[in-house]
Order: sequence, then structure tokens, then C-alpha cells
Amino acid sequence: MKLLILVSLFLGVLIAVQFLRISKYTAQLKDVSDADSSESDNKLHATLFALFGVGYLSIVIWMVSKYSLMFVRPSASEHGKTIDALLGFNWVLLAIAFFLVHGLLFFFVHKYVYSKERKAYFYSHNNTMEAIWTAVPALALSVIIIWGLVSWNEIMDKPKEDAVSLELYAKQFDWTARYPGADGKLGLTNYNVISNTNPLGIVTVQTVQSKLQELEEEIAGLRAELDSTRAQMSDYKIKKKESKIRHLVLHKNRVLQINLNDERLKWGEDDVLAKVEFHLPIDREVGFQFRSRDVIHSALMYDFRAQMNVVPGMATTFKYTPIISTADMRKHVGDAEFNYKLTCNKICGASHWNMTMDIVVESEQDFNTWLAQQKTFQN
Ligand SMILES: [Cu+2]
Repeated sequence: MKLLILVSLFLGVLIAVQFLRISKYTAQLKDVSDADSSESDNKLHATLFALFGVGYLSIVIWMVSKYSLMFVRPSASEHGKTIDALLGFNWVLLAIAFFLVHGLLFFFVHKYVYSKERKAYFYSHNNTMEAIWTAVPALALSVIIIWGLVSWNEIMDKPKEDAVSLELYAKQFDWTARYPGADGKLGLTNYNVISNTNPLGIVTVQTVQSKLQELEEEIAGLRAELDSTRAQMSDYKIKKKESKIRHLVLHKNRVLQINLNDERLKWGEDDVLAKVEFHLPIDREVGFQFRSRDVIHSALMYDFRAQMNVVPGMATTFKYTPIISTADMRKHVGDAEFNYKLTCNKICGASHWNMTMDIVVESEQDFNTWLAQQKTFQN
């Protein structure tokens, strides 16, 4: 079937080329040059152009009404309303400019089709028009930029004192949500103490000690292996093993630098970790902190009009106030299964598509009940 389509396409092109050659020869016979075109040809093209213009603009209107983001779910966060308003304003300006310019373009091509009786009017300059088409876009852009900057400053301001704080930790390929626990403080973190049982690298006396033990065991194991089999090993293998040991010793030294008497090491013990879904209380500000273990991820919480890059080696922050509970949004969209989603919005690797978490927005009371049911890090 594909071959057939290709063959017919090829033949179609061949026919078109032959037609062009025929018209070229007939033109030579009639002694008219390529540049001349008859009045009926001009009229036909003017009509076709007008039809194309109407068709094109109709398709634009149809596609916008069918696929536009203007009619999707309302913002579930307070600041999202501002973002939606800004975006809406941009769309209105774009629509005015687009339909005006394209409408005139197709209209003029149709109206001023070449005619022998008409001579083009020479019109080189008009200061008023120059001023208008400089001032109008400048004004429109100023409004967008000032409005945008003011909103941005509000949105990116520090969270309030009583805000819920919460960390979203990304790694290939999942998310972990971390709440500060009873003390209200997120525990310290350090990549050097990351282990199978401590994927977020939370620093507590216990995680430091178990990491040290793990490293010591690994070093001792490698040394024993090297001692017992050195005679049978190639130089290359010996060097590789020795280099591995050196790296582990350096790692151990970095862990040893952590001060076990630091009071702040207690903060992490009562941290609450959540997978699969995390909960937020309605109408309370949430201060987010984002961290990544490996590559750049991006935390997109579409319904809250929130997105923040998640960058290894640093913590990024964002805040918002949820204003529509999951239950209310389910009613609004008429889908009892609907859930707010946290998704990764940077192509971060093979299972990028799988990096998602449900977000449940509920009453303060339900939120506290849920939080109390979660295990603390120490347990
Ligand atoms: Cu990702």
C-alpha cells in the first residue's frame, strides 16, 4: 500500500512537470513571455486567495474553540487566577492582531488584483501611522510586562510564617514528598548519606552511623578480596579495585565531617515521607522546596498553575494556596476518579512518563488525620 502511494505520488509529480513543459512550449509558440498572465487568470487567483483566506481563518477559529486551553479546568490555586487572567489578556491581544493583519492581507490581495486601468498610488511615508504602530505595541507590551512582573513578585515572595512546608524530592524515576513532622522543621540533607534505606539523604545520627558502617564494610570487603586474590589478578583489575577503595575512603571522610553533636540532626527524625500521593490542606499557603538527586526534573502541578525546575545540587522553592478541594473539582469536571497530578515536565530519561504523584486537597482536619497516619522517617 505504501509503495503504491509512493509510486502514484512520483507519477503525479512527473505529470505536473510534463504539464509545465507543455505550457512553456505553447507560450513560446504564442510568443508571450512567462511573466504575462491573462486577466481571467488574475481574477481567478484573486478569488482563490479570498476563498483561501476565509477557509484559513475559519479553521483557526474552529481549532481554537476545539483545542484551546482557554476552556480547561479552573485554577485550583489562588495565584493561578492571576496567571489565567494574564494569559487570557495575551490571547485577546494576539487574536485582535492576528485577525486584523490576516483579514487585511487576504482582503487587499483580493481587492487590488492587477488591472490595466489602475495605477498604483505612490505612498512612501506617514508620521502619524508610524507613531501609531510604534505606540500601540509599546503600550500593550508595557501593560503585559508590568502586570507580569508585579504578579511574578507576588507569586515568588517568601511563604508566610504559618504556611505548610513540604519538600518534593525527584530522582530517576519517582517523587517523594517530605513533611517536616511535629517539630515543623525539615531535616538536614546530605548526598553523602544517601543509601537504600535513606534515598533522600536525610542526616540524623542514625543515618550517619549506618552509612559509616556500610562504607567500612564495603572497604573491608574489597581489601580482603584484593589481598586474597591479588596474585591471580591483572594489573588493570588491581588498579581498578584500589581506585574503588580510594573513592570509598574519600566518601567515608566526607561522612566523618558531619558533626554528630549538631542539634539540627534531630530535625529529620520525625520527618514524614509520602509516596504515590501527597495531601494539602485547602485555603492554606504551601511553601514547596524542590530537590533532585540526579538530573534536572521539573515539578508541574498543572491545575495549580505551578511549575518549578528541580535541579541537582540546589533547592528551588515555590508557594501556592490551594482553593478548590479534590472533591469539589471532581464534581466540577463530573469525574469521580479525577485527581490533581504532580508530573515531571522535563524529559529526564527512559521512565520520565512514569514520574507522577496524586495531589489530594482536603479540609485541614482531614489533612491532619492523614498526616498523623503516615510513618515518620525514623520509624
Ligand atoms: Cu523527571
